[in-house]
Amino acid sequence: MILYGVGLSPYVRKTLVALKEKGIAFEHQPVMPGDNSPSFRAMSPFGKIPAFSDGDFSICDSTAILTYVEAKFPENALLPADPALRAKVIWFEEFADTIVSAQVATIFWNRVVAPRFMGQDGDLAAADKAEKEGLPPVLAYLESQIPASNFLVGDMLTLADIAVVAHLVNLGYAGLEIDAATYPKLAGYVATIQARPAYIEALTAEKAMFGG
Ligand SMILES: N[C@@H](CCC(=O)N[C@@H](CS)C(=O)NCC(=O)O)C(=O)O
Repeated sequence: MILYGVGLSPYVRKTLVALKEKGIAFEHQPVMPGDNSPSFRAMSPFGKIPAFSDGDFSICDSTAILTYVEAKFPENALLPADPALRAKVIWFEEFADTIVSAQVATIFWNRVVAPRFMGQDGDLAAADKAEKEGLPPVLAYLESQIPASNFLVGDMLTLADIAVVAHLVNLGYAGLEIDAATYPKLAGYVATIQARPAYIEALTAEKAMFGG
């Protein structure tokens, strides 16, 4: 099995950490977003990362990839069997991939990716607006959702935790800490999930992209 895509993408990070948490052996090829090679476009027609192959089968989109992986390798489940809990996990994953991502990606792209990796000026006004107006309600909602177990759903590690933290990691790369005075549960939760071996491995590998 091969996962394609650079780990700075939160969607790649989510998929990579989920595969590690499930204990699945796979190869990682750090393809850049928008890769134009015919072999990559055959897997990901619009050039988005991640893509994934397992023998003759290939698919793109982190949610589609992890749907395949969870069905094929049910051990170390990241989706609970209970219907209500499973639906809650999918809600948090969707919330992470759309609502959290909209704010974090605006900050990360304009302050980090555009100037450091694309040789472009970022839209710093858009990043400031996302930080000051868009992000606080998102973080406040998460703060209200963190239980004492430090797992968002069902007192077990699920795709919800992996997905939410996958996006929040990029705040750190943009120099933003989650303020423990304002969001004490969220700050502790993110630190706990990031301290898992699968996250440590993924984030250590990513540091190379920042020359660290
Ligand atoms: N819904 C997709 C989103 C993937 C996505 O938007 N990836 C971005 C990188 S974070 C990308 O490849 N963008 C390149 C492009 O749009 O050309 C998923 O879950 O995998």
